[in-house]
Amino acid sequence: MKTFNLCILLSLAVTVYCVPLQQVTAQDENFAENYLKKFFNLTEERGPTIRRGISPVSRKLSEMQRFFGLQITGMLDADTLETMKKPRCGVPDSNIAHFSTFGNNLKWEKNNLTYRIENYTPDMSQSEVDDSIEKALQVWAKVTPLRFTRIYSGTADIMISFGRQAHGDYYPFDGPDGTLAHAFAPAPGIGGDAHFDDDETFTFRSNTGYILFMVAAHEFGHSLGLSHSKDPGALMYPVYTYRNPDTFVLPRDDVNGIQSLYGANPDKDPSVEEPRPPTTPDACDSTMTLDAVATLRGEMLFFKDSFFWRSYPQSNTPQQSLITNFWPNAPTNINAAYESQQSDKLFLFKDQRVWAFSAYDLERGYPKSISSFGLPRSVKKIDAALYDVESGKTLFFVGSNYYSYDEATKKMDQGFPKRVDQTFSGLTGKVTAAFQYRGFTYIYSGPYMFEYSLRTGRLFRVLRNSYFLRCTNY
Ligand SMILES: [Ca+2]
Ligand SMILES: [Ca+2]
Ligand SMILES: [Ca+2]
Ligand SMILES: [Zn+2]
Ligand SMILES: [Zn+2]
Repeated sequence: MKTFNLCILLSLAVTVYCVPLQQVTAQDENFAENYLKKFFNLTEERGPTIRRGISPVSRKLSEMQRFFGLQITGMLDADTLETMKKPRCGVPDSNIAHFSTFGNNLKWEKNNLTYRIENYTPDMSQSEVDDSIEKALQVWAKVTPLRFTRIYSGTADIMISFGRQAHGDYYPFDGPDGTLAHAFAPAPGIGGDAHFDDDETFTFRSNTGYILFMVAAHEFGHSLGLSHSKDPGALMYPVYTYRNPDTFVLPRDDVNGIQSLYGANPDKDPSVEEPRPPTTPDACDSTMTLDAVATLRGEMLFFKDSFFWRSYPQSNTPQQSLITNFWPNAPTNINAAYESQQSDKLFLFKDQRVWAFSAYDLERGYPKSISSFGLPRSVKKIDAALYDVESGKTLFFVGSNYYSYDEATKKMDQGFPKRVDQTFSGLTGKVTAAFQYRGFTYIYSGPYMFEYSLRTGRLFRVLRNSYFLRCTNY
């Protein structure tokens, strides 16, 4: 977790100023080549280079970039290197599809499977390990006819163990971070087995260390026949993502994947209402209404449900991630967001509360009540927030009105609220999100985005919410 935070922190903090100067070292190149060998089946080049054309490393880099939704350059740029350094599963990423299976319909030919926990990690109590493993298997049992029985001796279909470095198969672990675990596709013997790298710190539910339940639920997806998905919201996404284990619901992409192999759960009680499997917001959906937009140290952030897209100036393709992957303490399904360039903080709003972050860290004393900004107590939520660089004021949109807050004096301005359409001509619907970018003010209303000059009040263009997200599906 530490390395993970650090590498993202570095990239966010230095993006604007340092990336153009950043040089890829020989050590990075070596690291990248090993990564591609391990996860993208890069094979050693032998003999004279075959004709002219793209080198195998460059081809594999493109494949990797396509898988992770990065800009496809075929070169080892900063974004690519950063993605390679994230903690992840040890199983290769052999496909560029959404959910996928190992091919040849590799699956168990029976629905009743056994599992055995061979040893324990010192990081957690034995009952916490037992509980994490049991819950992780139930994630899959809930949506399929698969049933799991624990055995305490002999050979189970799914043998579960903790080990470090070389641990009895041909895939040694790599010490702290990097690879967290791996598992084998359905087959006799080692097939179905799951191994956890005990050089990691596993945890039951805290957000320091890797949550064993989350890592195990992912690995058991492999044990049952799923390969990696490129959907950043999927459990089968290869990179570890922090999620609250108490509220986790198997995402739609994984449900589709496992049901393509085993079918649905025949024992589901129709009278019990199950939470709907979450889906990942689609940049190509022209009807989408974003929850909030903001800038952060030169980047653009677009929030929707549990996700956000991050778009940085030197990259054409915004990257989509879970909000909690960057800010484990942040709320999801937020109402509004803005960056105060005055105090170098990112504020996220949900209902009557506000969270303040400095880079990735929650500021002391937050979340606070939104009345701490001087908003009247009658305001139950903010629809959108916008920081105006020129005046140092933050506008809070509430219904058909907006308030103005002075970031320097930390006080609400007199003479507000004002009607939104008084300042923003043509804007009659409710404001859903707002931000400034390169001197323009963007006010979102439903699926539309209005481009204004705040100084003159002039409306330039009406665009869609997805305008900056650059739909790349074709
Ligand atoms: Ca086995
Ligand atoms: Ca490791
Ligand atoms: Ca909003
Ligand atoms: Zn995996
Ligand atoms: Zn192993």
